[in-house]
Amino acid sequence: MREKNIEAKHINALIDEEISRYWNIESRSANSIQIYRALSVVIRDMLLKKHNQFKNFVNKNEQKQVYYICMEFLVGKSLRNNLYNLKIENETEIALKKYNIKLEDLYVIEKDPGLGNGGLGRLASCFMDSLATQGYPATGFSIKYEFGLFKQKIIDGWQTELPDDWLTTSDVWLVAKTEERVVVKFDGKIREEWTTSGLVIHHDYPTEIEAVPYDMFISGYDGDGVSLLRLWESKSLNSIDMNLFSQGDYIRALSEDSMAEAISKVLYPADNHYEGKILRLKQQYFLVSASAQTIVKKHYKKYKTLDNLSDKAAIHINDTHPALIIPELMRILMDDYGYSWEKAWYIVVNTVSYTNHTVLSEALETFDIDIVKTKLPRIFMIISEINRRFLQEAGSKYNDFNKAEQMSVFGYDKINMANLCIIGSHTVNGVAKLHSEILRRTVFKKFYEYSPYKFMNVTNGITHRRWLNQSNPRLKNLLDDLIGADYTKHPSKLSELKKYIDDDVVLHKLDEIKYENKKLLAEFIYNTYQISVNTDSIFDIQAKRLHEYKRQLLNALRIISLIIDINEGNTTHIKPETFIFAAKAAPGYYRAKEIIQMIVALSDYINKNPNIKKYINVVFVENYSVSLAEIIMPAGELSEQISLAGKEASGTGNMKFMLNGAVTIGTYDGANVEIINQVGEENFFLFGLRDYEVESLWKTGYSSIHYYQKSLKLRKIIDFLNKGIPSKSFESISKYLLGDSQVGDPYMCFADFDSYLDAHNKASSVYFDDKRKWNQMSLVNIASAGIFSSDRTIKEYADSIWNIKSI
Ligand code: GPK
Repeated sequence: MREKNIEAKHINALIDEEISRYWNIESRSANSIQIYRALSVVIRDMLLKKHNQFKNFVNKNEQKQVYYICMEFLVGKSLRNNLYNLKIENETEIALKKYNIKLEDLYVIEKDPGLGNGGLGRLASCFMDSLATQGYPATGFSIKYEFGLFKQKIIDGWQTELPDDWLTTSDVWLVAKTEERVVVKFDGKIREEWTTSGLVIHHDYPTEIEAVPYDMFISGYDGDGVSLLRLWESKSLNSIDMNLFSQGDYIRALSEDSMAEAISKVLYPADNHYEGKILRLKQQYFLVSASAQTIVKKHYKKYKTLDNLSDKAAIHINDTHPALIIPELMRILMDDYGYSWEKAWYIVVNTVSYTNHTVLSEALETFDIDIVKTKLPRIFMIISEINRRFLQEAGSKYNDFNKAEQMSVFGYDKINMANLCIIGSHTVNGVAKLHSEILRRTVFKKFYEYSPYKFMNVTNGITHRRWLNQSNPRLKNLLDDLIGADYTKHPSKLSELKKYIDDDVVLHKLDEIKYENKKLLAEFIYNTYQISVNTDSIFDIQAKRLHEYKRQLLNALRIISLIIDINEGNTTHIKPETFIFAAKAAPGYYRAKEIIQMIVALSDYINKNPNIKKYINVVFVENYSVSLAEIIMPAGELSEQISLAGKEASGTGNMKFMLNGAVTIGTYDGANVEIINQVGEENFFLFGLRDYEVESLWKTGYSSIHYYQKSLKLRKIIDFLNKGIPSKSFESISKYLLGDSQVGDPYMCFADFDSYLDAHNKASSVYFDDKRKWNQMSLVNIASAGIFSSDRTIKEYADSIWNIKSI
């Protein structure tokens, strides 16, 4: 069903009207930016209307809704996605002929809103799509960061960060709902006052900040569903100090404003790493307080009670970042609506659920008790009481208060946010089978023993509508021809492709499509960096955040090993290979930046050495983003998913690559495990230690020197690093690998090195000696990707965690 039979001429009429209304010109004389804005507003308003209808229906039927609270939503561009999901791309293309412009020209005008760092934020956005498509009523809550994730620019080989001013074009997708603003309060003192109703009243809040909502609508595909993403902007409520103002101190009079407005100024650029900073705490509380107030207010208005909140609202906290919604809901229920502790607690726990996304200790959030106490005194008080009651209950149950104490929310002057989340949620889930198992076995062991019924797994997914249908139109067309377009809404139907496993025509077509997509990426690389890459080489891609545990370094060590072989004239085993990297490093993560620097230096070195370039090439693509990923994924042949086993919670890039026909080279980690289950080990290049081997090796004492001494290849690599290349020394990486003051090679690149090379040799012999077999592997990967659609993921959340029904 196309959107209510909209025809090109309707779209023209709407665009013309918008252009005339806004700029007071004839559409003939509008420029492309004006047309982009006019069209976007037209689509936005269509979605606004559609969302209202959807909402009315939900309200009329008193249906339960989900509220997905997340500090990050990596939405990607909106125009194409919405036109695609409304099924009016063709009509719009026809309409645009009138202005002599193509959709493609408009798509490039839009800036990619980088309101997230990586996997976690992108997952939240894929969920919005799948929720809307399957007709689940959903609202996402996040912050309207004025500056999204920084733009990455490599200057003199080093990552530098530039501000991302996404609002200059993407503001058109936002609808300000100023009348629905709320006030968030910070600082102050608590005075406990026992009135007849036993209320604790908080009297003094010196800092009040306004949260102003901006709504973005995300269309579902082919149906009535539209998800709402509400982004909060912080504004100062303390009106300008007129005294200062009249004394002429304009800047100081306004500085109060900027303190408040700093909250929604910029996204913290760290991935898988927490920052115990005050501003970050303020951002988190700002988000949850504004969202919780809104949810409760709306519910109360409709039902005149909050007793049934958990029947009508599922509040999901995506990682611990929104953990404070637990005490905040308690505060609202008790202080604003007069609930008793027991009743409030029952409602809160039955409403809230929590997903963990990492086991890395440096990513498990803690905040200084003192900071929380001063900034959020009432919230701190509630957290303390939650903890006191929980330890009391657990201590009695165990008849051992010391044992219970191991689950305390407090420790070493810190608040452990994950513990708060587990205690305050009805369900806790990990994001892939192995990850959920590790949570139960290690990180959350004590809690699992205490309340095993709370723990479950929901394996991540991606929306195949963006990551295949829109970004890989050639493959989509082939699939439509072969198996029909049903997979667009029923991704498990992708498996029907399997029947073509021995069809040479189909295998050949897959090969051609991959080649075309490689050419597009090669063109992009040439136009951007003037680096020419060999499109007959295998495209070996690692695209993800730069992190030690993800081991871009392992990949780079193999490149160095190949360079050494080529320089020594030992080339019989070397096949043409193009290594493509795309990765942002957190600005303060020195080691990660150093690894980028090395990859960039290797790329320069190779491009200056024709004898090496004959065989291999390396490209570092700057500024990895959703839009870039949409160009990279379709061109991937070998997908590098090589994290140290046990460290990658799930990974979702692995799913995007396989869906586009890449074969994975990877460790037994995260969702790789489930990919292997789907495709079979024969269609995956598996290598490396298992998670339990990593654990026991770490316990017995990992020594990279041991591997170094045994391996000539590793010794040569270390020599290479020590000598460096003409422009650059890599001594510090060599030290890092061998260890000086710290354990060398903490992510065990050396331990997995040989097995990694073997896996690569296998991959390259299939690719270069038996292309038919390679194409079959590629086909199996595409055909097995259906289960990794976020449609499946969302259905699992809806059925087993949120208990919501689709419309
Ligand atoms: C996990 F803890 C975090 C984080 O801060 N940011 C982030 O993107 C990722 N993640 C995991 O690293 C991935 O394995 C996972 O697929 C993704 O979250 C979504 O669950």
